[in-house]
Amino acid sequence: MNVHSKPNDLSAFWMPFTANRQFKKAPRLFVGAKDMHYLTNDGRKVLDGTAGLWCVNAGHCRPKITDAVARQAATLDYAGTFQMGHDKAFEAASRLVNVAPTGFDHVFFTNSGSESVETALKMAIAYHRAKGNASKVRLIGRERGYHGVNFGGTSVGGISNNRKMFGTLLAGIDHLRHTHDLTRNAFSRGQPAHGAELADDLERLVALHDASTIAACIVEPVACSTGVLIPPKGYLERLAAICAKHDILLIFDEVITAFGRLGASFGTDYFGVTPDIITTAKGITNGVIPFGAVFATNKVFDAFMQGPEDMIDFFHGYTYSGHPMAAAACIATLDTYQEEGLLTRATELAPYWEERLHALKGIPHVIDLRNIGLIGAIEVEPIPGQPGKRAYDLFVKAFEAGLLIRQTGDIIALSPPLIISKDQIDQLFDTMGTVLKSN
Ligand code: PXG
Repeated sequence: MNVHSKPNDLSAFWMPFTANRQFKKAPRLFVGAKDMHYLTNDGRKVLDGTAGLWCVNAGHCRPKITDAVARQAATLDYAGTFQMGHDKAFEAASRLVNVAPTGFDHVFFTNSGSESVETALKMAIAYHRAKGNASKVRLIGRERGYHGVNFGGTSVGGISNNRKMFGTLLAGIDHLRHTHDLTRNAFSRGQPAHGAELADDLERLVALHDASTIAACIVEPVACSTGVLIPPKGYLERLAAICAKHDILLIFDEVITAFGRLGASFGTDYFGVTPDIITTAKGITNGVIPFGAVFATNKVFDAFMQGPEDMIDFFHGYTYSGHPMAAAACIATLDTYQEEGLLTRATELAPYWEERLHALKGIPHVIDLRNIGLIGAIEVEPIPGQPGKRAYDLFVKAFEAGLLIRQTGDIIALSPPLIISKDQIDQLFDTMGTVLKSN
């Protein structure tokens, strides 16, 4: 035993994406959660305005899911899926394919959004090689995109702070411009009117690199982490058409937009634009167990099934791909979503959500309000010389007032569990209004 171990000491845990020294001086700690609320270590209930980190779509500690995990742990705790298998992984895959957009009949399992992205990028490059187009290796991302933190995802990602510390990243990457344009689109409700032409950036990159060198283009249908950048009307359609024209695989990173966030099972369904590969994680198990899935169309999958039958078709996978407890959590999560109509509930709530969000217009320093499905964003004017400070202060004040929100730069993102009631939507925006006015 380590005689120096101090269980209540916060120093050992190097927290991710956190100002560790600042946090540990005034920590925010949870000890429990139920449905729409967290419970803090000082006994306060905090309304979850962010579904954890965009993942707890059915609310917290739902018995069906937690029981399924406990049962699975006691029945088959672990079995691998390399050249062996177990029933829960196959069942989870079939169930997922049933809620996925039409044509996505195959699922590759991972443990996180970052791993789903790495898997999709490798799948895209390997697809073209399998088709005899081995020169198609470049990957196109987008400025202000977030695709997790591994090297591939960081490389196609477009957030300077996430990139600048980590050297040259992957070679052979380029980026589309982002679509955020407050000058033309501030205070839009739903998809903004201006900016479809920004998809033509892909034609610019094709002209520069030549389509024969480009494997895939990856975008989030709604870029959430970077502050809720909603695709302009017509943008995704145009991007998909350009990809199809040049045999570039389109990857939708739906780590946040899948599983009901927009009011449809997937963002692909919501926008009516079909990519070739879809990455998911988060809501796939309601956040209860780390899990991710990459959905492939038959076109992509079939390209891997052309070699000799006794050859491994994709030299890729994780020890925990299709982990029994994650698969069990996934099945129980899909049951919960379906029994409670959660995959479409955001559609019913969206008009009310939109009204309450946009009623914040006019409060000093609020420079934009935007919404789609059960997602909202409040952009505030930066304090000169202190970018991010105004929104960070709002985050702390909201937490003290019993509301968890998410801050990125000078943007507040809101994405509550899909079980939220209208009264709780009122509470959320009443608190936001008070906090914004006190700023
Ligand atoms: N792709 C997208 C689109 C994401 O939003 C990832 C990949 C990576 O997933 P993992 O499971 O590896 O974290 C994400 C994750 C925030 C926030 O506050 C967003 C994410 C993660 C943590 C915080 O916006 N998105």
